[in-house]
Amino acid sequence: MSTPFVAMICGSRSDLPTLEDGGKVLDELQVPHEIRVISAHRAPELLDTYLTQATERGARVFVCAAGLAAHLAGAVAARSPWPVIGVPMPGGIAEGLDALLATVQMPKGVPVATVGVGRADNAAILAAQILSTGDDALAKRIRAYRAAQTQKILDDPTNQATT
Ligand code: RP5
Repeated sequence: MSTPFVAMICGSRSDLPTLEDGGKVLDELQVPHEIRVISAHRAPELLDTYLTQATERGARVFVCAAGLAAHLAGAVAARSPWPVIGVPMPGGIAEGLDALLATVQMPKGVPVATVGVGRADNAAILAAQILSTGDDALAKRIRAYRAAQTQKILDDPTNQATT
């Protein structure tokens, strides 16, 4: 049986640094993943081929980052039974609000779980959480990740001050 992994796709090379931030979170959580740059509009056939092949290889959650018309996540959700997380990218005439609305407003029956504008890091955590429903070791790593971020706040010097 193939190892489940997160397939991360962005619509343009200009989206890549943001998506790579999500990849770093998945590295930290030791979640297998890969990144592709495939525009739903400029290379629809490549997107079809990739989705088929990635699913055969074990892709079980898709993270899709796109800006402007931002149809990538919806195009993937239309073709895949596996969960799709959309990352609206900043920019455009409404500074990312346009991409947010394009990503989140899916028709009934074809959901895309949408995170905040540019929040590929949160998309990565959510993807890991989805995979962790069938992976106790991963669930433990996510709990540790969350505990570490809480500890960082507790350790912040501003919270150590006494009056
Ligand atoms: C979208 O348009 C991409 O996802 C990107 O966020 C935006 C700009 O793309 P480029 O014109 O820089 O390739 O399709």
